Amino acid sequence: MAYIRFKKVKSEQYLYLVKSIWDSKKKTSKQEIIKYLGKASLVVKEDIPVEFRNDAKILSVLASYNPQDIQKREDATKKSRQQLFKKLTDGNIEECIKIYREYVQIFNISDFFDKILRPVMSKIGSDWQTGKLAIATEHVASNVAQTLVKIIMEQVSGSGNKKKILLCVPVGEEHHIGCDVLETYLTIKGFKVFNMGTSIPGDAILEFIDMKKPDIVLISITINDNIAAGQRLAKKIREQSKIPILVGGYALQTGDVPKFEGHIIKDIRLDEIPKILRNSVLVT
Ligand code: B12
Repeated sequence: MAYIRFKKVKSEQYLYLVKSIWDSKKKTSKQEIIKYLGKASLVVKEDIPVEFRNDAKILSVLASYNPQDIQKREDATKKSRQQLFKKLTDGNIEECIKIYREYVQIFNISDFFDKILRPVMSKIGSDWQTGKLAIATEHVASNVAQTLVKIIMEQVSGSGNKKKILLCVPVGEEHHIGCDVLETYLTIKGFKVFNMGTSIPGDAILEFIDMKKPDIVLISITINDNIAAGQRLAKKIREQSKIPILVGGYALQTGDVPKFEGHIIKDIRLDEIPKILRNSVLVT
């Protein structure tokens, strides 16, 4: 049976979806975390995995953490998503910035990326794939999204005193909005981020690692066909260095997990990444 558990850290409450498992040896039940849901005041129904989303008990516990606000926040999230989709496809950057500003006043920047921008980009991709959106409109929306992330990125700052992170993509990968979002978020969280961008040959990435000595490499792969190039890149990096390698991105979110010289991170919330980075250590 699944249920919600909370943990208090300083004055904030954090929610987890957990299940009980019977330990037949110890003849007792223990809890296993199904999903970390985030700060109690910000969790919405959609944070619950689909299979538990209509569980009345879970929903009522969720509502009890913020009874007045939960519906209002869910409506605001849905509205921001619809508005962003419209303004991106209209090519209206000023309105997109406005939607972003209004959203982060109530919520936060990682939720804007996780709950608004990513699902909207995903809808733009699937509408294009099914012919509901013209290719030209999809390109306009992608360019505006890129500009939006760039503008957000220019506004953020961080101490840069945590680990040094290198973000890169395999040759052939043209998608880089994911890396730009990661750069923005990790900079705010105090990491020093080197975002290599696209079209950088593997050898240049190796040279950069040798020169700047980052603490961790993140490889981002979006297109399934680029997984092999990503595997080659990870292998080359591993031959040269013991640096921790994390691999993620859209191409790795579904389907079988391919073999990599590195640790594959499947779909994950932005606010869970810093902890993984803090715990990443050199390969022995
Ligand atoms: C924008 C876009 C483009 C833009 C790219 C603009 C740019 N500069 O980045 C353009 C128009 C250029 C483009 C081109 C193409 N695209 Co495109 N594109 C998209 C779209 C609509 C959005 C991608 C995006 O920006 N998402 C938002 C970001 C924030 O999310 P994200 O990338 O997933 O990143 C997050 C996480 O994954 C995670 N993450 C990412 N990397 C890593 C790494 C680590 C280590 C970790 C921990 C986490 C992590 O953190 C990020 C932030 O939250 C997607 C649709 C979709 N469902 O995503 C299609 C999509 C990715 N494209 C697709 C295709 C097919 C193409 C083209 C082949 C089309 C064509 N025929 O020309 C070309 C290929 C270009 C190439 N060689 O790479 C397909 C891919 C199918 C597949 N998996 O193979 C998709 C899914 C569309 C679809 N539904 O079919 N595209």
